[in-house]
Amino acid sequence: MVEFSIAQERKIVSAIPGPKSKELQARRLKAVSHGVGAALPIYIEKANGAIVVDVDGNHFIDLGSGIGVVSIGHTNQGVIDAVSHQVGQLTHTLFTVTPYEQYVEVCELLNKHTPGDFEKRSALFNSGSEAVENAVKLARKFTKRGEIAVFDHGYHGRTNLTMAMNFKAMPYGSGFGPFAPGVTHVPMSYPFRDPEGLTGPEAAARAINYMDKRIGAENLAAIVIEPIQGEGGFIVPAPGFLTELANWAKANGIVVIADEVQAGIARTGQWFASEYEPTFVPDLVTIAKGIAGGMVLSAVTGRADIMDASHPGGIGGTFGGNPVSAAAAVSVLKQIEAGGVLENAQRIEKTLKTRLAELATKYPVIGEVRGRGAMVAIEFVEAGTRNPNKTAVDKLVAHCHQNGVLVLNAGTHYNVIRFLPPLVISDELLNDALDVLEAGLAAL
Ligand code: PLZ
Repeated sequence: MVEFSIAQERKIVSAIPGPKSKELQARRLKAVSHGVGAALPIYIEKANGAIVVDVDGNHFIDLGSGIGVVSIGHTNQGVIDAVSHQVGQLTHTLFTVTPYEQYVEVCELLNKHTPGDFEKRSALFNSGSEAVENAVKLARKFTKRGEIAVFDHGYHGRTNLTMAMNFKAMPYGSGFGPFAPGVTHVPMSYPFRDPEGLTGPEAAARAINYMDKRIGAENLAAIVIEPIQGEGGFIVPAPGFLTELANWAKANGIVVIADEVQAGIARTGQWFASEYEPTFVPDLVTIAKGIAGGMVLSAVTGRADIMDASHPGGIGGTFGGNPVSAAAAVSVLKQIEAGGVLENAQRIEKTLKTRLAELATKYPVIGEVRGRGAMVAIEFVEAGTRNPNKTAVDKLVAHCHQNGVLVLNAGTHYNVIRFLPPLVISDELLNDALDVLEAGLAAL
């Protein structure tokens, strides 16, 4: 049983945002670049488990986990202990100058728990974007090819290469180009919007045909795919799609990179979302977000021959895998190993899907409920059609925020609400949050 230092209850005691948040927001507008967004300008003072507390004393149920980062729960005791100890021992050397054990231990744990029973290596970085950049770097070095294929509705980051890999121009890329060359978008398997009955292998054939004709298999270094698309709205490809892509890639010497930045590290009820299709084994996996309980860390893990393709010194960075973040990650990974975390994600899936399926029968604006584990979303449509309904999402998100529930939107058309709760959330708290959502639906 987890002991919580903050009562796991929703409590609203001021207007949202409250007076102290408003004051901070005024300071922010003068001090912080306006290019940095804010979904809800409440300023958070502390958090524990699945509850965040703002500067006005409001307690919110967190259904976002900072976009899937504090999966282990806010201020997890194991992470606090590991970080507190490490910060007094050693905070930095730069691993490529003088190494330390924690970095090695994270790599060992990732090599053990990522899909594939081949020999593996890992390298650590700071952000998801940086992990994706490095996975692509290594795939190019290994294959001696330049082209990369990515998927419609995908998201991979905010650096120049990863902006080129994102599907949406707004808000990620618009005006920030030109972007890195050598990136081609191909059709994703999107069961809710594909022609009725299109199977996974058929959707894969469509994508493969596109890559073959547009890029040429012999020019392709890597296919980069999120096994469940995150920002795209938790799109789960039809069964067989990932396997058929990977089989084609293998036959043509193309590296398969699973971007598990959002879906990985226990979020979906498996260590990695790729495992839901056991015949799909990516060559490389990119990892970030949930790996270190809120500390800054990312990784690339995969086939030793690809990971070792770089000359020594070709991969690195000043802060990547710093001792404090690495110590936090060791704690998170060992807690998952110890059991209970994956089961929690599976429990949350049941609770969410049962309740949301009920709502879907009552409210025709719910087009689809989908996802895996504690990564579940609702796609909203105009009733009786498949037209995206962003208005409903905007209203519902605002309603939830006003009533003490933090939810995030997603989707190419912003017509998706996604749930990424900390995995320690109780069914009781989750149901309380869903009551708020339901009241919002009734009021639409
Ligand atoms: N790959 C699959 O989901 C980050 C973006 C938040 P970084 N998604 C959240 C925002 O608006 O900036 C993400 C992802 C997938 C890569 C990334 C990038 O990870 O750590 O944000 O660089």
